[in-house]
Amino acid sequence: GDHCSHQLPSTARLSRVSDCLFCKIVAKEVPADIVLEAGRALAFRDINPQAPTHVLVVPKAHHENAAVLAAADDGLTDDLLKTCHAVAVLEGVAETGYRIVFNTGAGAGQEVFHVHAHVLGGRDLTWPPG
Ligand code: IU
Repeated sequence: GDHCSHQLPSTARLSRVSDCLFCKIVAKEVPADIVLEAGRALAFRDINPQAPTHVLVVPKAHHENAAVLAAADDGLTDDLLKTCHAVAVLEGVAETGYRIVFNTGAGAGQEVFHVHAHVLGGRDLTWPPG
C-alpha cells in the first residue's frame, strides 16, 4: 500500500522484494506463523529462530524503525511493547525471563526496515549480545 512507498530496500535480499515484506505478512499476502494478532500489532515466528521462542512483533502500520515509530505514534509504541509481553506470557517465558530487541539501523544489524521487536526466550541469554 501507499504506507510502504518510502520503503528503501538496502540489502541484496530485500532488493528482490518489490514491496515491504512485513507489510505483506500483515496483509496476509505472504504466509507467516502468526502467534497473536492484537489490535494494531501482529506477532509471528521468526523464520530463522535464535532461541526456542523467537517471535517478531510488528505494528501493522509501516514505520522504518523504532525511533521513527516512537516519534510518529507513541501510543502504537506502547501497544507494541504490551504485545511483546503478551507474547512472552503465551510462549511461557514471561516468568523465566525474555529479551526484547529492536535492531535499529543497518549498523546494528537491522535487515528488514519495517520496525519489529524480537521477543527471545526459552534458553539462557548471554550478555552482551553479539
Ligand atoms: P533484523 O532485526 O532486521 O535483522 O531482523 C530481521 C528478522 O526477520 C531476522 O531475524 C529474520 O530471520 C527475519 N525474517 C523472517 O522472519 N522472515 C522473512 O521472510 C525474512 C526475515 I527476509
